[in-house]
Amino acid sequence: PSLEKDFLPLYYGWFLSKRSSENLRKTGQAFLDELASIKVFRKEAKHFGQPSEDPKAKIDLTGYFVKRPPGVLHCTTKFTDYGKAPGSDDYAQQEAVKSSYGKAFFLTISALFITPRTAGARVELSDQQMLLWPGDVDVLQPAVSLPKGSRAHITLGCASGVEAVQTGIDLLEFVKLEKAGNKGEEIGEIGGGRLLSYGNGLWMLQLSKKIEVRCVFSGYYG
Ligand code: ACK
Repeated sequence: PSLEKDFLPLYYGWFLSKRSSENLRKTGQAFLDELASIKVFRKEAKHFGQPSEDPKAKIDLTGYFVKRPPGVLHCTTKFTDYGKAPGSDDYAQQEAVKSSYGKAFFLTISALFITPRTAGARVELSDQQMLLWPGDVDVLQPAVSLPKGSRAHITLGCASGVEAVQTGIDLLEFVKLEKAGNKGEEIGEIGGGRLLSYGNGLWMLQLSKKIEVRCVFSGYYG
């Protein structure tokens, strides 16, 4: 038996360099701070655990998304759960996965988003990066299939009691709305881009200048 078969990681993904990771965390933080100061956003404060009656009260989004990923940020490709997750072996044995392991990449971030559960960055995959994307993860239960790569994201934070797996599911929710023709309500230009509200506490900032982050494709063993 090959080593790959016996020792699969918890998950495969692109791991940001320390510097890119720090910069993206800062950008995410600036987005949360700016969003929290916007009047229309305060009206939706009830989705983020704040009494909506007091429009002057500052919403503490940083405190709301308390669970932040430890160490460097990453973009999960395949959650293999040490080989227990369905499709793990097939993924690990793909030529693209083996030949890309340990290689450097630049990922492109096109948007930042928050929901009442998670905060994340939307990743736009190139054709080459798409070769590392699994065929079975862009599905929103029950049975809504979305275009390949729709789920690609970097988790920036989760609300108390929410697991990181939720960030990708939340991004699929935005993509589902987009696919249904819902373009969101344009709130206006803020620092960094165009702010859109999709209702129910779903907010997205489409970056006017996409962010490039330096990464290494690898596995995380925990
Ligand atoms: O933020 P993420 O993409 O969401 O990165 C973490 C990473 O694996 C370690 O927990 C992701 N993750 C956890 N469970 C799953 C799952 N069932 N499917 C896809 N991704 C998962 C989590």
